This record gives sequence, structure tokens and C-alpha cells, in this order.
Amino acid sequence: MSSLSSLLHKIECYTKSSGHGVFIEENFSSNLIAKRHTIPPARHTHDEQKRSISKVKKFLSSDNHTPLVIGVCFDGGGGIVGNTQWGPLFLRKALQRNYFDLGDIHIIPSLVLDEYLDSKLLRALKKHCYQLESSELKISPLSILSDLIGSIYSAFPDRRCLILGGSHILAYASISELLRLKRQQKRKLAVIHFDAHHDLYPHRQGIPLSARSWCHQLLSHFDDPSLLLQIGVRSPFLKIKGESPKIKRYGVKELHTSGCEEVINKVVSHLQKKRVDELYITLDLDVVDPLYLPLVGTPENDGLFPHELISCLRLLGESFPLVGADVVEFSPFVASKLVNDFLDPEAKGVFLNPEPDSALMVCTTILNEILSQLGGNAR
Ligand SMILES: [Mn+2]
Repeated sequence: MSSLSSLLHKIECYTKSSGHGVFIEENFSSNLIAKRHTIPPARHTHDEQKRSISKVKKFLSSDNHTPLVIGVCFDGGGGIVGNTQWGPLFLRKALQRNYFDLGDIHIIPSLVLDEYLDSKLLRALKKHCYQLESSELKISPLSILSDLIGSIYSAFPDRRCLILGGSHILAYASISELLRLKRQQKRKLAVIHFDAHHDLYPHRQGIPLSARSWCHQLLSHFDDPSLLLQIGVRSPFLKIKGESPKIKRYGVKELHTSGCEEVINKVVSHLQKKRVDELYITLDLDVVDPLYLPLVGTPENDGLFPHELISCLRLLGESFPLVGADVVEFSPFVASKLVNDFLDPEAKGVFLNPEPDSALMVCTTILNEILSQLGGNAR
């Protein structure tokens, strides 16, 4: 099978039409929410599926630079507020620039990685999903994402993807796969991680991969871990038992006092010294102050102002080409009282407004900047 036909086969097996990736039981009231917010009709009939795949084929075979968008409606059990599986449904409403939508990947919410499954279960799941016990296709959300990203970037090295989450755990899948491919292509990839939290715990409840430990697990995939840099971390739970990985971090205070330009200059000069070729951005929306963007899985006070984040993204884009990105942890269904109590139970008078529409306006400016860089407009 050629790499294009193998990729098309994977897209056909791994994806649903955009807005249909959230796993919901029939007859549940959440089904109504999904219906109300679902964007295009599902491609559940054979003809629609065929039409959709031939559109994908035509797009991939053309030489335009429109970025691909992939939704990952996977919460992964992370976050204080959680519910980030609904993120892609809403983030798509915030996308204004040109993009090609590959849809949402197929999710079985109780699975994480195929390596965590025994062979008997794996065979049974493959029979259930692909009618073939010995199928080469993947089953778990992160394994599917890695396989899909790997196939896209191998078949089309100049294509760029934006992944919409979902739990931040998905960044492990896309970045580990890209690091592997870039090593083969002898291209040096650096990762800029925007987040309120370091996500560097060695494990969570003994499980290596979780929303709080994916970054620690990712470090072993770097030839040089100093090519992962964190911006905006301010979580109060900074102490990590055992040895804390030494990676470069730039906090919110430093950005507020020195300014974005000075901080990004430091980042850029480090990456230039390391002879980095390309960047990947992994962006947890909780890096933004909850006053502007309270609808996230784990809100944290005292974040970046939206214009600071945009400046950082723009300045990075002026120095390095962006080859991929994920924007994660949008959690649209949050009661305002819950967010306010969580952030500051004593606060009187300041009341956050967690309406999806106003939060999405902030997301639009972030996503526009990223899409425009992925489309090759930044340099
Ligand atoms: Mn976070």
C-alpha cells in the first residue's frame, strides 16, 4: 500500500466527522448537548464516508499550505474541573482562518495507550472496532493520535497539523511521534510548552501517562531535554518528589516585569545556540488568566494576559517555523459559581464570566495566530 493510500485508510478508520468525536451513551441528556452544538452532519452512511475521504485525498494531493485540524475529544481523567472532551466542539467555533478539518479521532474514553493493554484484550477490541483481530490499526486514543500524526508527517513532510483538545495528555502522543520523525529527517525540533502547570510529575497514582505527568514521560524522547521550554507555569504544587527534571522555565511574573520581548529573546537565543530548526507549540489554555479565559480544565489565578500570549507566539514565529501545535484543556460546561469558588472562595465583587462565547473570543485570537503560522504566513 502506498503511503497515501495507507494514510487515507487510517483517516477512514480513525476519524469521525468534526463534532462527533465525543463519546456519549445513547439516551443520555449529554446527547442533546452534542446535537445542539454539533457542527456538520455526521458521515455515518457509506456514501458520505466515501465522499469525505475523496475530499481528504484531493486536499492532501494538492500543494496548498492550509493546515490540517484534528479534534481529540478525550478528557483522560485529568483536571480539577475536567470535561475537556467537549473542547474541540467549541474550539472549532473559534477557528476563523483557513484550515482543512480532518474531523475528530475515534475515542474509547477508558483507554489511554495500546501498550497498557494485554494482547487478549487488544485482539478483542480490534475485532470490535475493525472486525479483524490481527489488525495493525491502533485502538487507544493516544496510540491512534500518534499513528495518525506519524502517517501524515511521513507521507507529507510539509503538511502542518493543529490538534484541538481535550486533555493535555494528548501532547505526549503527537510530540513523541514528531520527535521520532524529525530525528530521522535530521531536523532539530524544540517544544514550547505554555501552561499554568508543569505537568512534570513522574506518574499519577502509579500510571506513567496522565494529564499531570505526560511532560515528564515526554522528556525521555528528547535527545536534549533542554529543547523543551515552559512558559507561564505558576501552579502552587511545584514540588516534585525525587529528582526534579532541569528544564528552562519562564514564569508569569518574569513576563509581566521584563516584558515578552526580553523573555522570548532569551528563549530564541537558547534555541539558536542549540541549532534548532523548527518549533512545536503545546498550549494549555489555562496559561491565560482566568479573568479572560476561565473555561479550562484546571483554572489557576494570575495568568498571562491574552495580548502577552499573542506577543510570545508572534515573536517565536518570527524566529522559527512552526511545524505543529496543540491547543488543549478548553472546558465549555463550567458553572460560574464553581470556577469562582475554586479560584478564590473569599473573593467578593470580582465575578468571572465563564460564558463560552466570551472565552471563545480569546481563543479565536490565539488560534488565528497559530493557524496563520502553520499556514506559513509568519515569516
Ligand atoms: Mn495546565
